[in-house]
Amino acid sequence: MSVHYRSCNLCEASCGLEITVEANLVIGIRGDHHDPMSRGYLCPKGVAWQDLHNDPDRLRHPVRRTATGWERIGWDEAFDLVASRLLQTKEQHGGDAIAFYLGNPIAHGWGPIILIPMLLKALGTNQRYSAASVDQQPQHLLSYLLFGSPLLLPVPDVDRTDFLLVVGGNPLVSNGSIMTAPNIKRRLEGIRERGGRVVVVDPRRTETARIADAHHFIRPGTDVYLLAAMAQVLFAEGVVKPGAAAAYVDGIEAVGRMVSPFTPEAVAEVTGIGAEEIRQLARDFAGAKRGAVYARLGVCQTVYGTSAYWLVHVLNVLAGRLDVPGGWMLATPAFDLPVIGAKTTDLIGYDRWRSRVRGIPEVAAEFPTVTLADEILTPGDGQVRAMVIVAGNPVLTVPDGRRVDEALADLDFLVSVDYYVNESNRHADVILPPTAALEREEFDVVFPAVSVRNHVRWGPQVLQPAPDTRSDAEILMALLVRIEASTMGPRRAQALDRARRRLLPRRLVDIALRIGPWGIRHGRRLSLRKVQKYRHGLDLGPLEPVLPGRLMTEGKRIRLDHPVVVADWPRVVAGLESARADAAGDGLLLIGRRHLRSNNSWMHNSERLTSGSNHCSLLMNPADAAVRSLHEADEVCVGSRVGEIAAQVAITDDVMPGVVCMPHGWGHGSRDGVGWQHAAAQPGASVNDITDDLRYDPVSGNAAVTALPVTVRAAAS
Ligand SMILES: Nc1nc2c(c(=O)[nH]1)N[C@H]1C(S)=C(S)[C@@H](COP(=O)(O)OP(=O)(O)OC[C@H]3O[C@@H](n4cnc5c(=O)[nH]c(N)nc54)[C@H](O)[C@@H]3O)O[C@H]1N2
Ligand SMILES: Nc1nc2c(c(=O)[nH]1)N[C@H]1C(S)=C(S)[C@@H](COP(=O)(O)OP(=O)(O)OC[C@H]3O[C@@H](n4cnc5c(=O)[nH]c(N)nc54)[C@H](O)[C@@H]3O)O[C@H]1N2
Ligand code: SF4
Ligand SMILES: [Mo]
Repeated sequence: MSVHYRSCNLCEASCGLEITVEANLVIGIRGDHHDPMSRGYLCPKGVAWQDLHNDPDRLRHPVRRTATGWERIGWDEAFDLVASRLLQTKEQHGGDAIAFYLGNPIAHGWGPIILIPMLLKALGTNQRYSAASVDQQPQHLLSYLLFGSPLLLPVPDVDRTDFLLVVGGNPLVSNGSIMTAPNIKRRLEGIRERGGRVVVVDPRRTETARIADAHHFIRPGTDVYLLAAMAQVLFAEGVVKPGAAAAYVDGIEAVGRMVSPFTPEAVAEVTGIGAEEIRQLARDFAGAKRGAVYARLGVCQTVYGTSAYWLVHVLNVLAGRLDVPGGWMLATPAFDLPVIGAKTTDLIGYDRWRSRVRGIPEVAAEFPTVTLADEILTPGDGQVRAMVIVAGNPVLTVPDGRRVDEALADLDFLVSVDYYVNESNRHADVILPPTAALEREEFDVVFPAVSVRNHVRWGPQVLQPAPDTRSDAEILMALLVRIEASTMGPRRAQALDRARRRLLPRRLVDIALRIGPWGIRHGRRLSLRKVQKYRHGLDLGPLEPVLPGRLMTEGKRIRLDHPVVVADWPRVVAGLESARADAAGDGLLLIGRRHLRSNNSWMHNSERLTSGSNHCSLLMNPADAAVRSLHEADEVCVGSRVGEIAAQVAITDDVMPGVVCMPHGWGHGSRDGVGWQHAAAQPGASVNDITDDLRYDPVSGNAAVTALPVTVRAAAS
């Protein structure tokens, strides 16, 4: 029996785990009490992680589609086949006929993050899509516009703040997002123990709202108006005090003019929050000793995602919270991805090119997923004909999933790197299954950059992978060398491949640590060897002020009235009128939710995580149910412009009147040919079968999956 310490990489919290192994089998997983970040905390998914290792439905060898079903093939044969089909597509239709869709789990391992940009370059394609554009693209865009790198993402300094406003996030269930803060419940309780306050703005009384000091219901999709009004109050009451940021932030007066029409009275009806409440919220935030506004999906996944999230930055700047302890701060990661990534790839930029069919600007070298199906299904020069999906399931996670499904089926060639036959790669020609995280060494290059405390850790390999299996990184490197051989010749490509294998990951991590912020400058002299000695992770202390030094903008200045946002503002102003009409109507708006025992569209093959009540029910307010003569557990049809799905009603006043709520990532049973059998036996439909690919934030391209207008009727009628 042996005990290993590793962080869980299922979600951003990255909790430290103590993993007991016997005969190469995980026999127990517990929270690691010595982990400086999580201190013993873990959620049910952390324990269930072991189910992945024993899952009979998991693929362990490459498979190829044949007329009679999946056929096992050897790795070399699979790599040769994939490389030759991709190169053939490039030859016939150009590099841009090959698209990549990168799923959420790619952020949880060093391999795809580092190797995928190389693959895109080698294939000469800019057809890059990811889960980010159904998630946080407004945040990346604003970080680029304001701070100069899409990866310089501020986080609320929750451990030192006295006032935290959470808008459209439910960290008690999501475990914190774009905010690595394991055991967030404890951290929020800490705010209250210090005499501070936590306030939640959400159309649902969420798990987080229940432990907060105050909760305000808000009409979905109207946060832009609430936040603008809060900023208006700060200007009107003369309490704009940016503090030290005044020395490097331009355009504050212009912002004052932009928000001036949005008085609390002007937005009260639209948001559903009273004018005096809004005024008080602004005063409480500005008046607290230390405070921060934090927002996530409920703000990003709206048609005003960029403008609304911009106001999160604006409020933090106006109240003097930017780069101040207890406020809105940037982490200083030991592996400085925001700088290294920005300097070595093409992710710094915006609107350098536009999507072919709808003309939507790229953000950080990505096109939005709302237009992925268009690019595949619309004939013409540059039409996508082949695709690579790495760790993603767009059929269940991208708006109008039925059309995505149809598009994937239409491709000439599809390859997927995934452990399962999911709803998307059931259309694949080849599936390349990687080893699981515990079967490889790990170094997190992403989340320490959005952590509420600076820290670094190395993750040792815990289990021996089965013979003849490959990690994500090995799979991507094997494809890369074959593709590079086509342009540079096999000898040079092989030499480059050997160099890459010598470098990755240990040597690269070591170099990055040595030249990074904690290498020389802080006198810590970090190196890989030093970091490896700290088996529970190395705490590097609370976040430190880093501005304006860390800015990557010209002249190291922040232009708060950025022209990109200013250009969108007339749309926000004009939208207030139609929002008033909507608020006065009796339509229903659909929002999403997450469950602690689920993870987007996967982990549903774990029996221990899926037991219990229907995770996928449609929450509805009693008043809305009464009007429709609906009762608890009634079967209903939920319809939108795009289509209809079935659901079971759960009546609760946790959702405000006019709002219904359903999670995404379910409905495995409604499509044939998926490999996760237990998941397919679970009830529920895929909400993305009715989300609308024409609803998106035109600035960032981010999908507006929340605040979706829907109708609900009894299934029988
Ligand atoms: N309506 C609606 N839609 C949403 C959302 C919402 O709130 N509402 N949320 C959006 C958000 S925030 C996100 S991030 C997306 C997620 O969207 P996706 O990233 O498309 O979906 P996931 O469910 O994360 O897909 C994970 C897949 O990766 C595989 N996988 C897991 N680990 C690994 C690994 O280490 N390597 C490899 N190669 N494969 C792995 C799993 O088997 C699974 O098939 O969904 C988005 N869609
Ligand atoms: N257990 C679990 N944890 C997860 C995931 C998971 O699937 N399961 N997914 C991970 C991923 S990929 C991500 S991106 C994060 C997401 O992290 P969060 O953003 O914290 O997750 P959500 O639970 O989707 O929270 C969004 C909240 O916004 C609210 N909301 C919806 N519409 C609006 C609106 O218009 N205005 C306002 N103010 N609020 C609104 C919803 O009711 C919901 O409570 O979670 C991560 N962690
Ligand atoms: S909160 Fe749960 S899923 Fe997320 S890292 Fe911790 S144990 Fe893993
Ligand atoms: Mo996400």
